[in-house]
Amino acid sequence: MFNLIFPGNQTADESKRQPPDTQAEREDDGSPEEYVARSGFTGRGSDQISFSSGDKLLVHAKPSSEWWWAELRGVIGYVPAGYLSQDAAEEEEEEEEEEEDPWQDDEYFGSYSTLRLHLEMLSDKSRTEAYRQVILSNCASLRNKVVMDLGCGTGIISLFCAQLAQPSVVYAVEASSMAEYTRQLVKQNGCEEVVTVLQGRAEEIELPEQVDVLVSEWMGNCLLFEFMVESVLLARDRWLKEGGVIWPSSAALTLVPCQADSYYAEKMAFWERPYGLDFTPLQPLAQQEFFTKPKFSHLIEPNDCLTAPCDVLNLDMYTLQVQDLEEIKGQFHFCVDKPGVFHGFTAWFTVHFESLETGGATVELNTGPNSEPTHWKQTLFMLDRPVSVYAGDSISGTIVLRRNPVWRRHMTVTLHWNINSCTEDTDNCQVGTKSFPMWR
Ligand code: 6LC
Repeated sequence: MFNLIFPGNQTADESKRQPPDTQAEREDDGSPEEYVARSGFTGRGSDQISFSSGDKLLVHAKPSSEWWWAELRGVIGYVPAGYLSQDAAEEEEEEEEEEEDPWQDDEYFGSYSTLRLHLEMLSDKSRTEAYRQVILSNCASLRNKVVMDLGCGTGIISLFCAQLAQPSVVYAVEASSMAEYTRQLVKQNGCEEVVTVLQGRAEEIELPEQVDVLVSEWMGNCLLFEFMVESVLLARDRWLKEGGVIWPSSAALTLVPCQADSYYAEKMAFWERPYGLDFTPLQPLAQQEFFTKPKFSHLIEPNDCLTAPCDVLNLDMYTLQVQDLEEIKGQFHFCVDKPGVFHGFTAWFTVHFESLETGGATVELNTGPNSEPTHWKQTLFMLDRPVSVYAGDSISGTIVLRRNPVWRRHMTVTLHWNINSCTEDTDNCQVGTKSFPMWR
């Protein structure tokens, strides 16, 4: 979902722009201001001008926040405001500061202050219904309880609590500026007596009391990416009452060796003979470009699983410690049950919500190929070279999730595997290892 490496595309809106013609749109005192280009830009059409990094431009008017009317060496036209800065030194300093935040919070919470990701999460029925089901099936036990909803976003879980159960209070904590809207949504739905929205990082906010229930939807790609789980653990240690409940209560990461024929064909086999030509010298480049990082929006067909899946990690949300997140190791042993091409491993997660009622059923949110697809989809880790495998072969090995020591929301997944094939006349063993940065 949230993507901390790919910056938003700075594409210029290609619609025809007219120069500003009203005095009101011009700078107040009419005198142009000098700006420096932070990077080069190639103007399109007749009304945009091109410039190089470091060029000094005179800005005559700012008709919109995105496009300014500027002059360079006597040529006048539109320029994208985002490429200019008034004080190069100041700008550099700011950039350095931003880059130094190992949590990239401006970017992270910035992305949650617009609707795109909230729409994606709320449209995910399996996810949202799972939380609704948890509240519904525990409504009796939630009566008069104090609840904290960590990273409430638009407040959906808090609103479910207020609507379906009778907690005494729900503290809905949200760091992004979406919190301002969440407050309105709480009011609009008549829940302001129960739900209190607190804007701030869960690590920094103060609550008037400890809580009975800590609920959060913190799971990222491959379960841990984003490391929002750290915020949950810190809140647990600070705000959860002795004997209180955490939802989800446990989380598991599951792995399966798989075929990925069409992805392999699209990105790698393609170069074998496009238009009757041999483009194979590009294959090492293709491997580097497409298979170095995991493909995080993969939807694996159950048929592409070469073996039964296996849980490689199990996290207990009551005992897990922040320092445990630095390096998490798991093991796997798979038995190939049909012949096929082993292209890589696919991973997904499942979380469990324990019941507050004695003998009550556990609710599960499973993001695997045998459940309804979720917005997380699955994560595909491609091997550098496909390997043919046969029924009876075994694939065993280890997985290590190593948190980036600098960029705290990122991690590297290292897979190490042995393929033992027991064909009629040979006992053959192949070994492989590969590390996948997600994303730094
Ligand atoms: C959930 C992310 C939401 O939780 C999103 O609205 C974000 O702004 C908020 N959030 C994340 N960390 C914190 C924190 N430490 N304190 C307060 N709010 C937080 C969906 N993301 C995933 N499930 N991956």
